[in-house]
Order: sequence, then structure tokens, then C-alpha cells
Amino acid sequence: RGGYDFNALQAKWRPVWEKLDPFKARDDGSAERRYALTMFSYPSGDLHMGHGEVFALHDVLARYWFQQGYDVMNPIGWDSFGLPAENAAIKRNEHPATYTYANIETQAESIRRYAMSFDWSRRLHTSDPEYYRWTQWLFLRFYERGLAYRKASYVNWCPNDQTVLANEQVVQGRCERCGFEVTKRELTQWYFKTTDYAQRLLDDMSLLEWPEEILLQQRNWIGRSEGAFTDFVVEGRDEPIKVFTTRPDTLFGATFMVVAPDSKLAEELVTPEQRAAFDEYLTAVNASTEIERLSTERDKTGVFLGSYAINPVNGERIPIWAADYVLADYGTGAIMAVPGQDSRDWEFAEKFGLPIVRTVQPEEGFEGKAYTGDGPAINSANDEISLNGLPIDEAKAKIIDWLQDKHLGERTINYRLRDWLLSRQRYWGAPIPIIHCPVDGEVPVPDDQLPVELPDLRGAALAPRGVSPLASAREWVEVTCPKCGGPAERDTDTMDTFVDSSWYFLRYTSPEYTEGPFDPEAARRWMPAYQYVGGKEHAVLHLLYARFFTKVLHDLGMLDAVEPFTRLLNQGQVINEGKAMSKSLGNGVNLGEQLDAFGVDAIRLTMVFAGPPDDDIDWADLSPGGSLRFLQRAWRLSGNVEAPVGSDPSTGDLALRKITHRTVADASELLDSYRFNVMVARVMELVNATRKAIDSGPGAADPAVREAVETVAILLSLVAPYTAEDMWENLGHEPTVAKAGWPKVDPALLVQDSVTCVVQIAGKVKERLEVSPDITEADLEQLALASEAVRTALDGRGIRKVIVRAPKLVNIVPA
Ligand code: ANZ
Repeated sequence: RGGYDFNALQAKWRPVWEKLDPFKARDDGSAERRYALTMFSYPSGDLHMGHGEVFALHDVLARYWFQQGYDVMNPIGWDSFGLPAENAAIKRNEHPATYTYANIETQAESIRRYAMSFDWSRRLHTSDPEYYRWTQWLFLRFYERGLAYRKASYVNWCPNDQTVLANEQVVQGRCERCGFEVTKRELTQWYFKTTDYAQRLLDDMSLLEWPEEILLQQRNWIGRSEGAFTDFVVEGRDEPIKVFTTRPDTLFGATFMVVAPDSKLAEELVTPEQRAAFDEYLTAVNASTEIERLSTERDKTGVFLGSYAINPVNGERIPIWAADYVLADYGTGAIMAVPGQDSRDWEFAEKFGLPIVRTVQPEEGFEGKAYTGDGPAINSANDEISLNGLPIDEAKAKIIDWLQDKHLGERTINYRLRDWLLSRQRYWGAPIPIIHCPVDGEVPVPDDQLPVELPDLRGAALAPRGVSPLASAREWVEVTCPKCGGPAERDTDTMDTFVDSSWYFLRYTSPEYTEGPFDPEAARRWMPAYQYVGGKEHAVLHLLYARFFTKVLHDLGMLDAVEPFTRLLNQGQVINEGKAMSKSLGNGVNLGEQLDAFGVDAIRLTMVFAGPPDDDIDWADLSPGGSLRFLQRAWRLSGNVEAPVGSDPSTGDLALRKITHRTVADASELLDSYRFNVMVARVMELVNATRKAIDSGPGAADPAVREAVETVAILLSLVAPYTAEDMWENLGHEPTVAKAGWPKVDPALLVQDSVTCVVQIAGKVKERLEVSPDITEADLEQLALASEAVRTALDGRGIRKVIVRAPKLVNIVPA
């Protein structure tokens, strides 16, 4: 037999597995089901190092559960709508589908070579009409429930991609995709009513075994605050201005009001004298980017609107300003400004010479400006109510009660979470299945006319121009109204691709189902997914949207589950030379080249062994060559075994057996807690111990050696499937090692030989005993009392009490 040749192993075993198809979910009730899900990929080129990492880690878990005998569902698909394909199509003057499906084939081939334990029969692509038909169908169910609606507002606009973005897609003021600075535009757009689910999205976090970091990000994103709405009467206007405040206790210090410049309210409140100044200011605000608006460094800007309101607790006439530090889409888009207790308001008041009144007594020695700490209320009384002397909490409760009594305000909870802006002015997505009729208004496309397929547009016709490219496909746009039969037009926007990915994990449970997006029975069997593996960049994007969809579908009666993913593992990034890989730094590492040079198993092993899975790994610090040498060493063991298949290990070398069984027991624990790298280290130790047993111990014919090498093969099958399969064959077994079964641990072999027990009399050590670590309290007491040294020390005295802490301590209290 020749040496270890990874190319030969790959060529040999891939076709065998493809024929065996061992990873197809059975879904027949023959074993407990377990749904192993990994974030599906965008087909923008071949697999990269990040895929290599996430797939390697994910497969450790999936293959572990296969070995344990679960009926594992481990599906694969592609998130195949989206901008990369569209941009490539414009450049190459072709259809986005050409690029998309070519890349999918490339990636599929790479994934097969990578030997992932996927169930290929469930494969899906979100850009297939059979898939997006159901994305559209779901949109219509949301629409019927009032959970999808259209409204005009100022929205995030990416000037580069020429499309709107959801708040979640604006990262530090920049487009999540292209990095361009985002600006604002007033547009009529489609939204999902995620805000209806804000509280449940918070509450149900208790059901999730997710990294605390992600839960915290979601909690902050949802941003619950308790406070009050308060009404301020406006001079010369019937309707009062409502504000949201978390600090109603500071109401006596509200010396002016501020409204968002880009709100309807500002438009209404501006007086003719201030009109010109306001218009100029609004133009400047809309031209500024989110980055500039949110910057705390920047000087406060604003403009007086010319109107006045009345402070409801002290009757003061207070001016109303517009300033961009107040956001149009939070709270009511208007605030009561309390410079004494709020830093932003203080700066603003200072800049524009507005009055400042403290309503909380600052601590001794406080020399700052706005005081945000606790303290007794001051300057806060009128003829009917006084808050003076009360701490913040009590003052808040008291003023809210008073406001409610007077119908001037009400207790409320506010969320930072906004509705999800889902329409996009781009081509390569699912068309929104709505028809606009001059007579009937918005009319849903009837279910039996789904999918609304994309018209055939390519090349320059897709170039971004601020309106959807679909608008130019006149034959496609012009339809008859399903209600009145008159001329009408299709909605020309497409859905955010995050809509596609909000339910793909449900389609996997029944990918061929034709009666709906998924078979409710199949979803009942598999959902929620037990494990999700993917990047943490999705904390408030995909992961939040998928949770929202799951809850809506639950409410629609289509799903028992209220949460989509029970456990979440976020893999770290693969970096190089201490930095994220990038074209401009020239530090990219090509996965394909690494696989060619070291083989699939060595690369997978390197990824898994590099460190805890959630840490970033620096490729420059790693040694795929070292991994390869280890695999050779492990593989060579399988050619050395001389004990025949099925030989009874119980007659084998005890020392090696103990190491083997301890390794398996520890491996289970390590895998359950995501410490895969330590698991690999333990396998390495077992390989070393086995080599020693063969060369200078009981020898290759000892059945304990066979047991050890078989164990190595099974444990290695989680990380290095080709090597493990070949070892398995060398050991005389049929494929596939992937389903050999998790080795049974003999608890007797986990017993450490002995531990030292200290025996004390009245607190003084009188004896040391070597005992089994598993000794019972009763046995240990007996043993201690029987000891010569203890008898001598007691010297005939009686015993009042014996305290036993097995296996390490016995304390005897003499009478
Ligand atoms: C008066 C006040 C006094 C406030 C004080 C704070 C401190 P969170 O906790 O994030 O919910 N606010 C309300 N709507 C706003 C908007 N559209 N744009 C900008 N700021 C807005 O913050 C709620 C607080 O943020 C509210 O309570 C309001 O200022 C401000 F000592 O009202 B507060």
C-alpha cells in the first residue's frame, strides 16, 4: 500500500459518498430529528476562506449528530437574488441569472469537494420562480393582515446603488453593501410592520441559547424605553404637539421645543416670516449624510420656526425650533427640550441663547453642564402639584399620574425599532405582487397568478437610475386590474433580499411542496432549527428579520414554533497578517489554492484547530502543513493495526483503553460546548498514545490498539472526512465512517486509579488513604475507622460524629 496522498483520497471517496448519499434526512420517525442549519451563501464568485471556516465548523456539529444517530437535516441552498449579480450583469451586458447560476454551480462543486454532510435533495435558490412565488405569496398574507403597507417618508438612500436601504442596512451611516455614505430622500415605500412585534421580539429572547453579544445588540436595536407622551398646546393651532419623553419629571425645566426639520410637523409649524430660513436649513439637512447628522462632535444647528407652545405645568410660553438632532421617525418627531438635564439640549440652548432651568439638584461639587444623574427635584412646583424633593423615579410616577388625570399626557413605552423598509429600486429580486389601479387603488395579485415573474431585462437596461428598472418594461408593467378589469400598472419595486432569507429555513423542510411556502406538518417536525451557524454581522439584520417572520407565521397558524433557531454559533473571521483580507491590502488568501496545496482535510482541520470557533483566526499564524503531517500520522496508524476486526477490546492494554475512553467522553462534552479545537487536541494526544503503544508498548496486535485507531477514525470523521474514511477501510470496514456510530464509553474505564483521602481527628491529620475516586461515603467512613493509625490516635475515646466528604476527606470528632 502506498503513502498518504490527499489527492488520491479525494478522488477515491467522493464518488463513493455520492453514490451512498448518507446524509439525506430520513424524516421517517426512525430517530430523533435534529435540524442543523448553516447560513446559505450569496453566489458572488467561488467559495472564499470565510465559507471554508463556517462550513468546517458547522460540519463538525452536523457530523457529530450523524454519529450519535440523530436523524439530521443539514440542507444547502443559495441566497441568489441581490446586487452583486445585477452589477456584474450591467458590466458584462448579460442577464443577472447567467452570472448567478454559473456561480452557484461553481460553489456547489467546491462544496462537494469540501465534503460537507449536506442533504442535496433539499437544495433551493431564492431566485428560482418556484421559490419566489412563495416569497410573494407570503408578502400577500402579510399585506392582508396589515403587516405590509406603503407610506411616504424620508428614507435612507444609497447614491451609489441608487436604491433605498432599511435602517438595519445602514452601518455607521454607510451602505452595508457598498460602503457609500447614505443620504435621505422622501419616497413612498413598502414596509413590514416589525414594530408590532417589538415586545415579543424582546420577550422571547429568553428562549434562545445565543451569544449574549447578539442578544444585547438585538435588545439595543429594539430599544425599549418607558416614559410618557405629553401634550403641548401651540398658540394659534388647534392640535397640540405630542412629545415622547423618558423624563417627564423634568417637565418644569422644558424651556423650548424641538421638532425634526424633515417632518410634516415642522412644515406645519413654520411661520411665513421664518419660511425662507427654514427652507434653507431643510435643504442643508437633506444634503448631509447620516454620518454628519449623528456626529456628536459637530456643532448643534437649527432654526426657529416662529411658533410658540405653552409648557403645561407652568404656563410658560416656549419657542419651537427645528433641529436635525431630533429624528423624524422616533417617538413623535418632536421633543420637549430640557437643557438642565439633557446634554444635547444644553448645547443647543447655549448656542442659541435659550433659557436653562435645573430641575434636579446636582450632587455636591458637580461642575458640569447638563446634570443627568439622580437627585431631589427642584424648581418643580405649581399650585396643584409639587415634585420638589422627590428622587427621579418617584417624581416621574407622580407627574405621570397628574398628567393622566388632566388628560395632558399618558404613560407609554416606546421602541427604537422601526418598521422594515422592504422595497428596492433594483431588478434582481422578487417583484412586489401588487397592482396599482386608478379606480381600485392597491390590488393584490391573485394567488393563482403567482409568481409574478421578472421580465427579461439585461445589461444596460438594469443600470441604476433611481427608479426601478422594471418601470421601463412597459409590456410587463401594463396589466388589467384584477378587480375592475380596467387598465392598471404593476408595482415596479422588488423586495429586499432579506425577505427571501427570512423564511428559506422553512422551505428546506419541504422543498417540493406545492400547496404553500412549506408543508406545515414538515415544519412542525423540524422547527425550530436546533442549531444555526453563521456570521455575527447579521445580528440585527437577518437574525432579527427571521425571528419576525417566524412570529408572524406562527400567528397565521402556519407554524408552531415561535422562534426559528434555538442555538446560535457565530464563527470568527479568517484574517491574514492581523488584518481582514482585502484586495487593496493584497493579503487575500484563496481557498481553492489552499485546498490544492494541502488538501481538503488539512484545511478543514486547520480551521477547526485554530482556536475557539468564535475567535478570529489569523491565517498567517497557522500551519496547514502541520495539519497535513498530523493527518498522515493518524492515517498511518490504520495500516499498522494487526488485531482482527471485531476482536474483543476488553482483553487489551488497560492504559491505552483508558486514554481512548477518556478521549471519547471528553470529546462529547467539548463538542456540546463548541470547544472543537480542544477536541482536536485530544485526538492528537490519542494518536500519540496509540503510536507509542504500537512502537514501544503492547504492540500492533493488541486489541486495544484497534479500539484506539477506530476511535481516532470516528472522531476524525467530523473534521477530516477523506482521511477518516480511508482509515476506516484500512481497518477492514465498509463505508461510511460518517455513520459508524459514536463510540460507547465504558464508565469503568473513566475511573482514575486512586485519590488521596485525608483523615483528621479533631481537625488534625492522622492518616492518608489511597481510595477509588468513586468510593461511597459509607465505604470511606468504614475504611477510615478501620485504619490502625486512627485507632491508635483515638486511644479508646468514643466518637461523637464523623463527617465524610468522599473521596477526599474524613473528619472524626471524638467524644
Ligand atoms: C425630555 C428629556 C429630559 C429627555 C432629559 C431626556 C433627558 P430614548 O431613551 O432613546 O428613548 N427624544 C424623543 N424623541 C426624539 C427624537 N425623535 N429625536 C431625538 N430625540 C428624541 O430617548 C428618549 C428621549 O430622547 C426623550 O426624553 C427625548 O428627550 C428624546 F433630561 O425628553 B427626553
